[in-house]
Amino acid sequence: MNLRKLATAAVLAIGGTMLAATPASAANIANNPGFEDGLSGWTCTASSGATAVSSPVHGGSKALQATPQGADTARCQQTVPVKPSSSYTLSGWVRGGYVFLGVTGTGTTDQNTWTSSPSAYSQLTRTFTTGASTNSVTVYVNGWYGQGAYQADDIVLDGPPGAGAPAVPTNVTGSSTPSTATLKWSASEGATSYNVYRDGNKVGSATTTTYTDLGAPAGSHVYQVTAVNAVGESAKSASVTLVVGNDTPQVPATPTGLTGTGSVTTATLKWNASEGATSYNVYRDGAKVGSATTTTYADSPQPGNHDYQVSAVNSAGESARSATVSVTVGNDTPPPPGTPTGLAATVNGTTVTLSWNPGTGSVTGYNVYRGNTKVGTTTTRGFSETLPAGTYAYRVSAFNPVGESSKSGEVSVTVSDSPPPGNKVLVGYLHASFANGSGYVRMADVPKEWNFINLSFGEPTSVTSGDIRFVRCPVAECPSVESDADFIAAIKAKQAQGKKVLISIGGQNGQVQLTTTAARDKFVESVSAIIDKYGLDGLDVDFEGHSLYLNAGDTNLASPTTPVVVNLISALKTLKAKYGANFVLTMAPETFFVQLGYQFYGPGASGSADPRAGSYLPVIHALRNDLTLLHVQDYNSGPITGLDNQYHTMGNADFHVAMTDMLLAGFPIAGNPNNVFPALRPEQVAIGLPAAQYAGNGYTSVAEVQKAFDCLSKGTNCGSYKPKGVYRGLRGLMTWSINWDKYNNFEFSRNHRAYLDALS
Ligand SMILES: [Ca+2]
Repeated sequence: MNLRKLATAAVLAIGGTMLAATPASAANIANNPGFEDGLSGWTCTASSGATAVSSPVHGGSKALQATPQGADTARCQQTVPVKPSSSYTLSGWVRGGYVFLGVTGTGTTDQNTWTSSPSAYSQLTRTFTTGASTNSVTVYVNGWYGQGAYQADDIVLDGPPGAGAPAVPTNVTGSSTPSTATLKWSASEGATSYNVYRDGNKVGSATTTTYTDLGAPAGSHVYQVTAVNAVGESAKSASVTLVVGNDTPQVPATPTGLTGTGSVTTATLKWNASEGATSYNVYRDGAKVGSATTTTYADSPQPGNHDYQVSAVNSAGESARSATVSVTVGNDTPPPPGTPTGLAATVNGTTVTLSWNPGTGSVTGYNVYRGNTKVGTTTTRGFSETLPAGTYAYRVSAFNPVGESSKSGEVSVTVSDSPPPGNKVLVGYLHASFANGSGYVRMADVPKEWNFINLSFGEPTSVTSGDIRFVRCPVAECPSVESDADFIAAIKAKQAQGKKVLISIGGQNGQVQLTTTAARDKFVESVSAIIDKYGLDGLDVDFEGHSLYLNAGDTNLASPTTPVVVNLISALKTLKAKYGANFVLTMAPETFFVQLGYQFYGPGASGSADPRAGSYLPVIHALRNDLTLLHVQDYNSGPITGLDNQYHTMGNADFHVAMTDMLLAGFPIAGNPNNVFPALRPEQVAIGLPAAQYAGNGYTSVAEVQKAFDCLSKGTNCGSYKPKGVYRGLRGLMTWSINWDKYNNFEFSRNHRAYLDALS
């Protein structure tokens, strides 16, 4: 502790004491006039209940209180030595019930006076002269029958002291240090020594006019001095209050020894007591969370690591905060999250965009790694960055406060400086097994504008057989049909020009349900036979009607369970593996099976929704790395909710922009943010359209189609729907059909070929 500081405080305390001292009574000769020593020197009647009270007082810190009982007026009195034939003044301050102040034994005329029930202290005064042989008088104060308690204070008898006895010491002052109190006073006439009283008890005597009290305990003390000679002892002097030690609080010491223990819900803190503290403040992570009057505190924060400090407080202020202790709360915190799945990447120009599915457990965020370098941290399941040309491999991990998952499987992307020229394609369906009212077009006559020629259709022998047959249009229906040999030769010629010729399976009349593994295997075998016979580049999946659906409970995009879905995925992967990297795989689902999945997926929780809703999505997702092109039929469609949560109706640019944006931005399935269909690469996506009014519902004018393509691929010409990105790599347009386009004077192929070539 700082002694110099404490000594200063003591001096200040003395200053205050002098102002509050008992009123001057230099000539008083009564003993204990202000009742500061209790009833010392006074004698009170037996039933008076007399006592020294601390409130209300007139001076000092105590006053007399007494209560008349029955015939007892509650009198207190003392006999005071006086000089004969001398003048005296008796005075006192009283309040309460009726109060009488008086003196007897004067040897002349005894005096008394009274007042009735003053609510505040008021002074009573009487003077008298002692008789020629009077050596003492008796002063008294009392109440009155039935008038209740009274208080009296500072009952003073002013006049010369009695013959022979020394005068009461005057001018008593004092000073103190942290351990001593020193009194000084003026010499009293006739005194041979002085007694010093601390709090009413004699603590020592002196033959000089100063005394140092070495035994005073810390605290506030009332000192008085008496004068002594051979005749006797004077009344006590006026009192002086001195503070020894320090009872003016200083800011307490900073707490030490802080420790903390954590449990699942609680941090329990303990520390050493700080001298002078009346309470403690507790801080968690820099903010006050509570206070304690003991040296322990229990806090219940959020799980995690927390830094605690405590400070000590009293009326003078707050100490500095203690050293920090770190406590971990919540030992039952969850494990690190599971590894993210389904990492997919798209390249748009020089921008790589990643998406993925969450891992299991509680996820705070994701780390994105390119090679072995962490290139980003995100709280959403998406990331994009712009890179120079090159091939890049990405992985992602999930993390929470407990830790980080292992890294996901790798996905690789290639960034080109600019899109390769001439990469925009037109995909056309060629009526190859029927004429369909538009007239037959021989393979050799397919216009040069088409890049993909889809032979329509391979159909199953029955819905569930999986046995696909391609039967060329009979002469009766298609009089101009060429021979198989000419047909095959024409296919080779198209392929030599860089065209792709595919067998399209399904169509409006060809439902294919691979409900069994036998049907799956038959599908692979029979499709292979068609590809081999005609020397085709691959397969277009154009399942419509009731070919695909989801069973109840089949809700996870990444792990479908419905046999028709599982078997189709397996069959397509087998074909891809069989024919290798150049195998072309395309799909032409209806919006009902794809974009409707944003709202509905399978039969739903109630089991009552259409089980076909969204059922192509798991097939597309499973084959996204094998898929050459996805061209959803943006026709024969009902209104579909887009990512702007508005319905879009076919036949205009906005519909195509909204439907295509869903494929290129990805979307949560049936509103579930944990079951997201990730974006496809723009190079994998084309817009499916009818070639003419007669070809299907949803015909869109050339201008509207190109407006949509402008919006999606260049970010210009957009209507009310604003796509999530600019997809420069968007691959092209698909149409039903080459035959209907010819019938419509090649409006579709010639206009859009020119448009797409200009883009490239
Ligand atoms: Ca008093």
